[in-house]
Amino acid sequence: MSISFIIHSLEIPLVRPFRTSFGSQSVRDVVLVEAVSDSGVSGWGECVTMAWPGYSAEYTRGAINVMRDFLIPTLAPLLGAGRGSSVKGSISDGSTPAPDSVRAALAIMQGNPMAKSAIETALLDLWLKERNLSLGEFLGASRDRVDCGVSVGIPDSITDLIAEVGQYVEQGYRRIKLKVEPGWDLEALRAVRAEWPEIPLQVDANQAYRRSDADHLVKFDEFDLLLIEQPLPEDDLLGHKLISSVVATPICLDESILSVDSAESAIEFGATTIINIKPGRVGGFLNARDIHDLCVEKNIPVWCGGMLETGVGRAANIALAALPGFILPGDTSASNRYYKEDVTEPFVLDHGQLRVPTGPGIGVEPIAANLAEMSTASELVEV
Ligand code: OSB
Ligand code: MG
Repeated sequence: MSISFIIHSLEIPLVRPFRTSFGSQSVRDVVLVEAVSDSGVSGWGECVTMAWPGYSAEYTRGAINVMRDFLIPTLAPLLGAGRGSSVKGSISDGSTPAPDSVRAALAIMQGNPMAKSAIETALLDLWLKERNLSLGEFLGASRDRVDCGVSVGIPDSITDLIAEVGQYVEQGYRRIKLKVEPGWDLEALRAVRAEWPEIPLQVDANQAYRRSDADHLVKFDEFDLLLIEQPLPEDDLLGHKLISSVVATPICLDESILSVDSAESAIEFGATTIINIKPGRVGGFLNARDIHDLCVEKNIPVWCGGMLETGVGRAANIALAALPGFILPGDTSASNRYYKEDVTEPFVLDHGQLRVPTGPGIGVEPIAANLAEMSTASELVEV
């Protein structure tokens, strides 16, 4: 007997298409990883890949393959039959390996942080449930509610933009983020600022500009933005430093930050003054916590990004966002910003905040009927 995994593929329609500079989607391809223990308890993790490699090199079919063919087999020595209290990293009943040992084992394989994060989180959920400990307590959360912002995709028109932002403002979101790209930026900002002169506002370009756009990006300064997120390609740290030297608005990196070391490099080099932390992008919640700790030490504000997660990923993100260094509102929106029906009980906005789950592990489970209805495939992977 050992821990086995079920890789669930789901399709959930989005309430409206979500368009960014790297593409558009109207259905979320979701992968949920379920780690099932000997005693029949399940731990859950969400793989936040998109269907195509537009945001980063990872994509859903590839993530499923690497989990099945490489990541789960790599964990066999930690999970396999016959292990017991003498096995390093396991606990006295010999069930679920300690989070650090899972991270270390997965680190043998290069890249694939989103796939790694899903597996690590499923095992972490199980490990925490065995200890009756919540993810928030484990990570060091200092709040029981988090401030929520919302990320607004590129719509068809300014009229549609104002209508959509208007709904979010009415619902109480504490910060608005506009997706931008060349041709959809200044006019959109001007329109939103004309309606809401005071609302905390920021933009995300998902790498759509180039170093030569510095003179254009300077024009963003007049809109009193909290930050400009990832204007240039992921690997262009020098470009971000150059942009920072001419644009007054703070530059925030998302795609460029892949680890504690890359975060420290970007900070020390002067390429960023704010960091968006996404557990999927950095290979799990332990790395996400470590980047948070580094940023606190270096006085770099952080906030929690999102990848259109279902309630499974959202629950865990909210626990992370409750750590003390997360001083800006996250892209941790309510379930109904994305889905008519979530796979878990919905997260509901309350005065612009979401409540940090307090139950053991990530604190939520998929609702069986919803999972069944949304499922397109499931694959059992035994170690
Ligand atoms: O760059 O932050 C991003 C969604 C998918 C992929 C990348 C990004 C986003 C978002 C939406 O901005 C965040 C969310 O609401 O989950
Ligand atoms: Mg982003």
